[in-house]
Amino acid sequence: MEKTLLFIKPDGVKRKIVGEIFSILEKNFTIEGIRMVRMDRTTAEKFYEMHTGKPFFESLVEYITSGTIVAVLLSGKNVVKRLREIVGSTDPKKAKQGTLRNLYGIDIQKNTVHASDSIKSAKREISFFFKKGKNENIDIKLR
Ligand code: 3AN
Repeated sequence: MEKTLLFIKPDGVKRKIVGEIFSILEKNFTIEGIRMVRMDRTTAEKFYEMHTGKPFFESLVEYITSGTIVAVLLSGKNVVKRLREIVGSTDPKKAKQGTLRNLYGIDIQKNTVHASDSIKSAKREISFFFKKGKNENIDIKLR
């Protein structure tokens, strides 16, 4: 079954809309894995390396490392394409009504969710968060 990666960005976690987003995801796809992590700068720069040098690159890295994110491994038929449709355009102002970015996005940077844009990038991006055979029980330290 096709797989893809979504993550809820720091603005979504801070505003406590993880549950609302999960409920929409579960209506459409199968959740195969969930991880709550904070990306460090090196990982963020690597993850977004295709945007290196663009005017928004530095603030994107700052923003994505500013808080915890919730990474979700999803599966389903045509999940890559269907998820991108449910997520909507990069700019929430241009996103179709009812899409996640239309419903929850704040602006073109704080657009609440990331979703892989192709099968190839899904494979690459999944590997940042979910590794086959690696079973980490503790992702964040409890105090
Ligand atoms: P998408 O996430 O819709 O595939 P990309 O890959 O072009 O969009 O951009 C990656 C991320 O970079 C976006 N989700 C958004 O947070 C940020 N971004 C993209 N374009 C801009 C922009 N013009 N100004 C500020 N941030 C941007």
